[in-house]
Amino acid sequence: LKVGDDGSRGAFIVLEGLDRSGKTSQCSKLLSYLEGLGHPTELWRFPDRSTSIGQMISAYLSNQSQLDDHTIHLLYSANRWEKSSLMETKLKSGTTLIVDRYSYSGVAFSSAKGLDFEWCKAPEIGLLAPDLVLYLDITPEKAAERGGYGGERYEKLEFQKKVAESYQALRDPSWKIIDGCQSMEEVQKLLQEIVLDHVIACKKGRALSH
Ligand code: DGP
Ligand code: NA
Ligand code: NA
Repeated sequence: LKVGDDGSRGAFIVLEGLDRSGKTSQCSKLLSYLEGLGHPTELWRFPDRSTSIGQMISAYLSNQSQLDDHTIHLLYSANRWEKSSLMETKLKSGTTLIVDRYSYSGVAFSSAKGLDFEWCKAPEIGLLAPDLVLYLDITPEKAAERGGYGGERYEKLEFQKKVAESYQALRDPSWKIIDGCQSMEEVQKLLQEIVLDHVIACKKGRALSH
């Protein structure tokens, strides 16, 4: 994938973790941090509930609709695919994307239901690969203690335990694992250091991969 004339581009940074792992707050702090340093940055999240596919996912999550496990899996994946060309355009134009959940959530949550691991990975093949995956590591029990779950379909301790196991199976050595039980400030400090390194490396021109 060719990028800007001088090879410079935005960094594609993904945050993953269980529900209530603190991802969403950390993502918005990262956004203000990078913007404060003058790096063009956007915060994205998946599922992106603003599209029509996203609205189907949202209705499913709030139990307003029932869908077969395979069907909802493919909708989540389609939701990433429908945003992929815009994502590529933004990165090439030099915008860093902080992305709250990506393909790893897709595989972790669906395989936690018992769907075949390889089948779960298949529709994700060919999507843009992130430059960095940050995993906010917190036990399912700790997550459950944090101000309670919002009541959506997957926000139950027993299910989150299975998701944690799936994430464990998915992890590869390139992931940065952050202990999510530290204070918000400590977590943010660690994230800032790692993310800034990647933003600078991408600015200097590292190719994007699929
Ligand atoms: P969030 O908006 O980040 O709270 O995500 C909503 C819920 O959907 C959350 O429990 C995680 C789950 N989720 C996110 N992405 C996927 C996916 O691709 N597949 C499945 N099965 N679940 C997902
Ligand atoms: Na949630
Ligand atoms: Na979240």
